[in-house]
Amino acid sequence: MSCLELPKKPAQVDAAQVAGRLVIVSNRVPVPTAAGEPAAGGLAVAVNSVLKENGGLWFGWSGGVCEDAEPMVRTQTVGLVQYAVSDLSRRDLDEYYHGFANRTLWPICHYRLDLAEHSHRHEEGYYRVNERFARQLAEMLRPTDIVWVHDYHFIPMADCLRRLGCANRIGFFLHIPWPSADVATALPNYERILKSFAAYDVVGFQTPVDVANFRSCLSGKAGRMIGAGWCEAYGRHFLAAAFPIGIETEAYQQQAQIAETSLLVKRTRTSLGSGRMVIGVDRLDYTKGLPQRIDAFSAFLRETPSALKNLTLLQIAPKTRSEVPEYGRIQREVAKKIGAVNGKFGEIDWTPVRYVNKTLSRTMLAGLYRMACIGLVTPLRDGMNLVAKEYVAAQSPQDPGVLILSRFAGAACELESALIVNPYDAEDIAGALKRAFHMPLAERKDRWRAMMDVLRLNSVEDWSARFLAALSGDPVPALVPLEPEEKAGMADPYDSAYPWSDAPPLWTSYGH
Ligand code: ADQ
Repeated sequence: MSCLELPKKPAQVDAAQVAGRLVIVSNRVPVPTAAGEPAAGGLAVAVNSVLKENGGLWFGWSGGVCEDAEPMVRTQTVGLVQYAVSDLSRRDLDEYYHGFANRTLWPICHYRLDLAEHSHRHEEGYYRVNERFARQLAEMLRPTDIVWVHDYHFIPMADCLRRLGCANRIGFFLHIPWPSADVATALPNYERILKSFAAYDVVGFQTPVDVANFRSCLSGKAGRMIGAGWCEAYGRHFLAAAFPIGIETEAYQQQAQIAETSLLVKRTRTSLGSGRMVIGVDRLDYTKGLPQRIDAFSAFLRETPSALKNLTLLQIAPKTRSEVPEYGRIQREVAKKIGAVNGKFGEIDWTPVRYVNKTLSRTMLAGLYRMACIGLVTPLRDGMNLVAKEYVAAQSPQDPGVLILSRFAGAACELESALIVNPYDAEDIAGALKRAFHMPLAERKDRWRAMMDVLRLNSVEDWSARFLAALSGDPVPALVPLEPEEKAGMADPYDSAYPWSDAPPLWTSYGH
């Protein structure tokens, strides 16, 4: 899959620096505990890295549930960061979080219309919770604050804030895919959601594919593209562009090197004897392609006798959203398939698939990635997939492993030197496993170096710096109507999907 050229890092973007106070809004806010263990998830790590630079306010759900219909905001300051969180009532949890966010938006954005639920009660709950959070946030906002809202839980947040009179710069980043227009229209009250995006100043997506999908949604409705990433819709102008999220590349590499000598990693290596290991790390979610992956490993073992007793799959898959019935089903299906493979190919002294539902520390995970000769990342659909990037960063430069990556992970747009596979096709994945199992060192090194170059150019610090540079930019320019031939020139969906790859900032070309 070749989606784009490697974007250049603009010279003027060195660190995420913003003029006003930075206010982050996300569904879960991991307030530091007394133990001080940092949050593990991709979004949390990324936001922490932004706030480390700037300080600021982080606002959202505490993760707790209470009986109150209007839970109070609690604040706590740690270092430069003020955390402001409130609980959800049981009704909010049911309608907003387990309901509309995770049973409607999540499946539809991941192209699983078969699993999507359409409940008007859940939809109303979603907008009600957004309005309540917006009221609470509006009371804390200062006029010069820059607000950065994250992910699908809070798409209507800017619209709610605007109706409360907030004129701040507000940006939004979607961590999950945005689907093609025909799939997106399956969203209940689709246009209400689409319209919510127009209240932002900058709308960021993971890949140019998501941007193209979003733009085609707008073009078919109340909007048009005015070039250089700018959209005009529902009476507002805003920037819609791709800002692929990264990881803390250098720090992760060092962490993996240190973890190599940890007790758990050493014990795992000893337990494999002379054998090698493939690793898969995913939340246990139906989007991650786990049943297909187990089928593929089974097909690979069937066709590669030399791998028997020599290659073990370690699948780490912490359970998630267990309250949603579809997650219970996928958990049972994966366990059953792994049992079948182990029964079929296992020996008294060898278990083909080791299966762990635990959450590990980031350091342990980095050490396990490093000792695995293959990273197997085969989601059916994924906004980015940070595991793919972490696996690459964790490798030893002298003896790097091979990344097998789904063409439907956002990361495939950047990590073109991985072995790219169709995650629905077990034979295709099995073929890639065979190729990776036998791949010579020189080819492994070449592929790894190419991927590391990408990760170094687009770390999580670069990601946030680029987004905040766009968000802190000049106010929205006056509308300059385009001539018909200019409009025709915008048919290419990837046109300016990365506006930050050009310098100077694109909006200066519009004159205002
Ligand atoms: P996720 O769907 O959670 O993220 P991913 O991008 O792979 O998927 O991030 C998972 C993170 O959790 C990684 O940093 C990984 O190391 C960590 N993790 C997973 N299993 C773990 C375990 N057992 N123990 C400890 N840590 C574990 C959403 C979107 C993605 C997008 C990210 C960031 O669905 O597409 O890449 O947000 O934008």
